[in-house]
Amino acid sequence: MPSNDHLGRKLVFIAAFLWLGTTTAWAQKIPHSHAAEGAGNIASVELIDATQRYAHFVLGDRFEASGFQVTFKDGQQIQFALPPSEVFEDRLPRLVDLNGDGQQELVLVQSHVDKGASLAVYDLTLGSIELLAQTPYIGQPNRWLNPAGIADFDGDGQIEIALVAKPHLAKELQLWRFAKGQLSLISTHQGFSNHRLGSREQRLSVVFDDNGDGIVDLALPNASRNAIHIVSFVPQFDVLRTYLLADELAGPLTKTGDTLVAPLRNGSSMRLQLVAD
Ligand SMILES: [Ca+2]
Ligand SMILES: [Ca+2]
Ligand SMILES: [Ca+2]
Repeated sequence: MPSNDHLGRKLVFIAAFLWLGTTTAWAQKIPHSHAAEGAGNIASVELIDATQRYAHFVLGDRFEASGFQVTFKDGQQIQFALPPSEVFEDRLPRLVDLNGDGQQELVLVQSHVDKGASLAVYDLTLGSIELLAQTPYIGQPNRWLNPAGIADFDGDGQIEIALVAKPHLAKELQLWRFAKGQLSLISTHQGFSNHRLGSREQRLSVVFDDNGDGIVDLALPNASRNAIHIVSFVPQFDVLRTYLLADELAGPLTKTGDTLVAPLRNGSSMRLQLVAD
């Protein structure tokens, strides 16, 4: 009967609307987070599904992400959800081809409610998401790390991830190499901090080749974040140069041509001229 057909169509419409509404709400990007733009078959990655189940809150808001959503160039979307014991204590998904196969991997700070932070690498092959590699958790809750740069920092052809472990406490720069599907700790260096407790800004570092040897270097703040060190990891770890700041670095630190632009907490911004040795 026409009336039943009409009712049927209406119910289908309502059901579709509810399903879309539920999906949209679940997959909403968490506030104050950055989407990562992809290459190859990946369009973007967003951190989603805010949770308060880990009450550490170093990043300025009383929530963390409990999952991420990958959007592929063909329009397909996949969501990944962590178990209840973990969160992504991060606002900055990073897409980098770590193993040189032409497919980007996803790098995130993944924290366990009892063990603190770790660095996690996810494989994003179309149709599935898998944890590819992970550093050990720091070992106790409320201990965090902030990635500083991802590049081949020693010229060996393998990609390294530079991060600062416990940027509010131990302030230790660590270099981890990704090779053969595993992350290995290469070196540690004291006296660096790339985050202020409670700040939403994680981008206090920049990667570029400062001394012109063809191998990238890393610019990041000192322990009190009132100076910028440019460090090289080869032939041995070395601070190539240091720029003193008029106030604490607020970030984001960026490089434009031969200039580092350093927004400060007092609202001003310093332009640091890079001069090759
Ligand atoms: Ca890859
Ligand atoms: Ca390397
Ligand atoms: Ca260099």
